Amino acid sequence: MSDVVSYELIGNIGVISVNHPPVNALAQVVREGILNAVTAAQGDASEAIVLRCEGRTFIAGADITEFGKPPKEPGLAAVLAAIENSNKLVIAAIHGTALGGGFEVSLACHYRCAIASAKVGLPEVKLGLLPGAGGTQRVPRIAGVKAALDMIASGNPIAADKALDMGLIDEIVEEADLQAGAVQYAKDLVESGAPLRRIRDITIDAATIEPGFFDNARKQLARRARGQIAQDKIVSCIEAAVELPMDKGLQRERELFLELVTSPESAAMRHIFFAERQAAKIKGLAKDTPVREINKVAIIGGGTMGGGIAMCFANVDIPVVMVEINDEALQRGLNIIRKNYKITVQKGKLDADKMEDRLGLITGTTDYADIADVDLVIEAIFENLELKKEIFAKLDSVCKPGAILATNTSYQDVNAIAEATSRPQDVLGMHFFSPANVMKLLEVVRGEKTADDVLATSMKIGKKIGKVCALSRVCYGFIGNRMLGGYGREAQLLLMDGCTPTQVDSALESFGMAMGPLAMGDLAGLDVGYKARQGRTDLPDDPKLYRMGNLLVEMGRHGQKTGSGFYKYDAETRKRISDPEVEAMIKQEAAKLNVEQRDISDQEILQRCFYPLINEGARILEEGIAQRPSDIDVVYVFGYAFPVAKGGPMHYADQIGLKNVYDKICEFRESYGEQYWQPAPLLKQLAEAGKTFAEWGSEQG
Ligand code: T1G
Repeated sequence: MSDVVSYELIGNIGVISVNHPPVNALAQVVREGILNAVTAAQGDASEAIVLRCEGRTFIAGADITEFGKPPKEPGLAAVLAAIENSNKLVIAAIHGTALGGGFEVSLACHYRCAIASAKVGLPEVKLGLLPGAGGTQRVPRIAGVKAALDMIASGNPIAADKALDMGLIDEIVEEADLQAGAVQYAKDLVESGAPLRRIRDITIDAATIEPGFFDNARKQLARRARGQIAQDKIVSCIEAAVELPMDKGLQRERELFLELVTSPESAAMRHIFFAERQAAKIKGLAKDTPVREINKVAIIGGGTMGGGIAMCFANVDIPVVMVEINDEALQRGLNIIRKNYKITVQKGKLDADKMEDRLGLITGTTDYADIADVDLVIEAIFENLELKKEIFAKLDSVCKPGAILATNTSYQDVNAIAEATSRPQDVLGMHFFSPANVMKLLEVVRGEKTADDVLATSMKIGKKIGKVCALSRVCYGFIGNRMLGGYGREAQLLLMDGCTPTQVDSALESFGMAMGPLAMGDLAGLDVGYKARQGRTDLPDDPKLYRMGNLLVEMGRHGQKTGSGFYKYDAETRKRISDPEVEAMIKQEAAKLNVEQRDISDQEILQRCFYPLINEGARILEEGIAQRPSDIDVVYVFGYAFPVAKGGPMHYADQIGLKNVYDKICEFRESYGEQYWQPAPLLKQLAEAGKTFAEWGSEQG
């Protein structure tokens, strides 16, 4: 055996142990080791075999880093066949998360046991794939077609107790020592004469499938995962499990898996998988940088953001003190939180008693002295720099030494805020996205003087509260909002050139954006952008610029909150409705400015909205605001609902080809002026060198 896969006899039970940190992924050495061990066990004195893993988890899947490379023998199918055709029982002993190919290995075993805290799952769909090692054929046979479809199409893990109920596992091992429990379970199976039970021998009675089940499933899944292609193929695989014998079904599954693994959608989703984990790593920071204990948190400001942030910490059992200026504001803030939790309970996503537990962790005060002992403060008041500086000066005088002082500002100067304290090394930005208790992205904003351990602590606590963290240096709008400027600008300029709001938004939603920019403006409130523009002196003097947005606000049409903006909104359903009055206004305004309106293709809409995003992203990279191009992709996928199947704006640009992006921007510069279209030097450099952002990122180390 190897040091990755070992085999030993414990009494009459052979034990195969996999030890391939960090998650025992099914790399070639693991596949080979398991195959050799199972083969060796066929002829020895063992009466049954236990397959277990060292470390934090049972096998967590195929080795995703191997995808896209030439396959190496033995393939996973050969390993599963050896297990399934073993002349003696093979029992999987599961802890941690048996996912993807790992769970599929356990399904090829004759029996499965697990500790109570274990989970099983088939998350391949989150990588744009489907289970490619029999999961789509075995799960329907033991758990039924509907449960299998729910499990595989969602990709969500299933806890051991539920997996037991579903028949996905056979035994929950009580012993703290899983190996001992699994060995005992194996002995019990041998003594009881348990058969070599193979899931492939189960057939599904097609008569039990309700008519139209698969077609309905396809329709529902198509609506849910815009731009993704795996879901439809998953349905086809499960259909095959009903209609075809096992080996034909496996063949069908393999065909469809290969179509997916070579698709740009899966490449994009695998890119985001690794980008998300890479973004949490800070270049130049030692892996063992100490972190500060965060056992109690204070939130300054009980508005929508403050309430959502407070919930993030209460949700992971960290006590929170909310600070407001008076009791009325404080009660309002605490009520926002209670209301939000109640909605979650009503949706069935939280038990009522768990809600009370979490609410019990959130207290309020109007006295700063009450937060002297907290380990982290997050200021979440409205965007007024002077007021923020006053608050940080007060925090500096009240909070204990070593407390981290963070601001949730979405664009203010974090360095200026830090300078309002005597401890700039403890100050940084933690920019949450609304609603803070839902949106995954957390921009960690590094001030010039922010200490390394403060950064490391913020990344760690960000992951603990379930956020995907990306590091930004200080600039106006950090990464996400800074890039958004050109996107929103062009969406409105396209109206003056001949588009309707519906055409702009539909083009972007067909691409995969959750909501088009104009509908998003209506949702956020057109007055927000309007107010932010009033103070700016850097905007080009162009009467077309934000003309419709300004006009609508001045008419009192602020968006959904006033019942109309670019669209009208159904008072009951809040469904958006194209508004002929707005469309007529657009034409009138264009005529006033002698702008000749024309038919504009969806492709031009996508280019004019996304290329400024990409171009600004290139500037952000060359200025060192973002660490990597993939960090920018993480920001847009997790903070702005950029479709994960496109991999984020920088990955998407690489797929288009940077020369094509650069040439189009130069064309737009000729057509629409260089005040809007000035190619970033890095984009020009890479386009001329025939390079991608990804290659540039790798060269940066
Ligand atoms: N392959 C390669 N590396 C992996 C990996 C995998 N499957 N899973 C994790 N890693 C790396 C990860 O990049 C990180 O590396 C480190 O492990 C810790 O991960 C045939 C085709 C298991 C729940 O989709 O969900 O099987 O940054 O930070 O938060 O049908 O990792 O340290 O260098 O996420 O404790 C299906 C993916 C694959 C599971 C642990 N399996 N992994 O979470 O740690 S496709 C998955 C996870 C497949 C079959 C198909 C999580 C985790 P680094 P981490 P964590």
